[in-house]
Amino acid sequence: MKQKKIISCIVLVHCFFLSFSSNGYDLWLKYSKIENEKLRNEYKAAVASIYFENGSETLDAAKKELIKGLESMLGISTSFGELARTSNSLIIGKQEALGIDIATLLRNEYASLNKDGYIIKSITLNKTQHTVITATNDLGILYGVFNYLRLMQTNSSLKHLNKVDAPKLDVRILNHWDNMDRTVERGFAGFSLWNWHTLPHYIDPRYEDYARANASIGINGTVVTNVNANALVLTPHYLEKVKALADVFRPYGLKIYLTARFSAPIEIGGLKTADPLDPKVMKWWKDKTDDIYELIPNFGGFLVKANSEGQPGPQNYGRSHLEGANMLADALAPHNGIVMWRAFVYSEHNADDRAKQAYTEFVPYDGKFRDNVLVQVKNGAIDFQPREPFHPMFGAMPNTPIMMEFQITKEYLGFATHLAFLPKLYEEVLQADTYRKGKGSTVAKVLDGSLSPKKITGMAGVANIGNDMNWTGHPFGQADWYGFGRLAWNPHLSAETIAEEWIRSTFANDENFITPIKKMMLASREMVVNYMNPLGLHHIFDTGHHYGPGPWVGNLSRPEWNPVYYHKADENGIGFDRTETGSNALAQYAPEVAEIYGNLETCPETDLLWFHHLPWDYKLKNGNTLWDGMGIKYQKGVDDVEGMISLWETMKPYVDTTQHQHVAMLLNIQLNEAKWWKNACMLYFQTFSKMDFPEEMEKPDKTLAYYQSLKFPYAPGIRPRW
Ligand code: BDP
Repeated sequence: MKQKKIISCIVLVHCFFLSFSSNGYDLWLKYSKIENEKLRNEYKAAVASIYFENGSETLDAAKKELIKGLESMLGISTSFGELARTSNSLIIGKQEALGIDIATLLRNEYASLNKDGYIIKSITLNKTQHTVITATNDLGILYGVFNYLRLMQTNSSLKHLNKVDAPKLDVRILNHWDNMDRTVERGFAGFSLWNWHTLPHYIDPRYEDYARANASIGINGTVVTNVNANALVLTPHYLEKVKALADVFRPYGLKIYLTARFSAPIEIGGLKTADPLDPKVMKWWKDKTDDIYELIPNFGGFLVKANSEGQPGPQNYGRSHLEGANMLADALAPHNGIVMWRAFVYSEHNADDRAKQAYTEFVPYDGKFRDNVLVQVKNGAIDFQPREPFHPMFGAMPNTPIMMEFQITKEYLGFATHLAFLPKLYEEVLQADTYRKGKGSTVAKVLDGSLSPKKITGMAGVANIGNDMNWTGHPFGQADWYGFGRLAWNPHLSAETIAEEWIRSTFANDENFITPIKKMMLASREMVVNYMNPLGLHHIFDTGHHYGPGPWVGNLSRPEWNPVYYHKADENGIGFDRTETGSNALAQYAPEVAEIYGNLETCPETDLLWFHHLPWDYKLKNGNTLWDGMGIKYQKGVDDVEGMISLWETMKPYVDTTQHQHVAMLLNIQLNEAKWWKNACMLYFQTFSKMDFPEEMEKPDKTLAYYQSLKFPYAPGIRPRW
């Protein structure tokens, strides 16, 4: 009887751990036990004696993480001792805490170390081997510890370490499009993490785990409110709540930022105007900013969406983006705060190609923004499409700190139900050549200031995080958050390196799993492009919620909100002519880029219909007609999802059952939706091409009218205004 009880206890405990480990909550910080015994022993020896500098909340956070990681991966209990030079040890501390001998030994490394960077190095002192994790500030130590733990998680050797690493961008920040009622605009992973109702008195432990996860990949800022902003967050009642979050984030080097609604002086300040040149308005923002810093001394600054999609802004008063941004910058400057002013602007009163409007408005202000303003530019000139050529502004404002805005949440790449590894998209944009200073002037080099020096640099990612147990809805969505952070740290990293790190830390270190899954992830974004928007098609999503295809939509009040505006299909052909014969958006790029895209011989077929309107029987490079080629691409997208399904089926031995099933079910949704896209788009475009479907394409089993009749009033992520 007793024995039975013990056994059922063991089974229970086992089940508990299994179910706990399978819910995805731990992200890439799972710290699974190191299975390889040789490696485990090597690691144990390396951490047998540890010195850890004390003295700040950030160092405490780093120490806590190290204990958590080591105990979980190695099954040891960690203790810390004095700084010894006679027996092998792990030495962790800032330059000044380690003594003159170590400082001298590492002088070259310290000299090359940028802010918040770290050194991990194997050294010999008094004939004994040591590993040193050091930096010039506390945050560098925290980043160094996370990196050391990552080396273990990815099963790397800890011998002969020689790593000097520092962030290449200053502002590495998440943008949460979270509303104050906890709905999340374009959010597909549940409700907002921030429980404004219970803050500041109830501190959800998840807030700290959120900060840990961000710090582990080098993210150092977060805007907790939606760009479609609510002024209420700037009232004292809410600022107390913001402060409570800021206090939890601070030890992890994560600064808090807010969106500033431009009309706040009227809405919550009782003024009659929000004109940025009105002295009363200037004073209101200055006082408000002072109050915020009084409460939150490490507050980061404001993110602003102004005169964009109905948001208020300086143009309501005949003032410019420049005047609006500089006014807020002046209020923040005494506190070293920054303004991130978004360039996502286009107007229904401007008949010009939407893709050209931001450039036209902003480029004339190059060099005129205050030193603490960053202009935040989306990766492409339209809107986070599955594929967009890089935004021409990246090659056109050498004297302005331009920061990148990527979308991590998959508004246009299948919500949280499709698997599409986004770092591949980010890499494509970052490696695109602007030719600003000749060949090799990549977007990454524009961002990090290596082409022309920048006062501040940065990268923002629209978060895909919600209160779903696994944070991102799709288990593979975690890889997009991870990858964004790694690229914000170093925009020159490859998507492949990132995928491998993530797979090893999240799932398994077994090559039989890593190799095929990495290949699958790297191919997955192209798959989505193929079954949604092949050959340069864009913005043919159903209206408002952007869930599923809607290429036929043409009745919305603003012309550029209609998919028909973007594909321009007619009996003669399809595509948006952005060459000289059309909108000439190409002229906004460097001549070399314009030449490549403008010439049909050299324009990559992946971007064909972005720049050209072509006849249905236009011959593609492989000899197919455009029409057949389109059908074949749609089909390929579908077939490749089937390929992912079969592959995932064979991966059961490496993934715990719950997570395996979760991904398997989502892949089936993805397959159905890929077919839906193919059928709906090809049936619709056939009404213009009047051609038969290519043989290679599986024929639709429903009519166009059926697809057009589908309505989804409760699709997630929608915002009330649409
Ligand atoms: C679009 C989204 C909309 C956002 C807008 C923005 O559909 O919800 O408010 O971008 O970035 O992609 O401001």
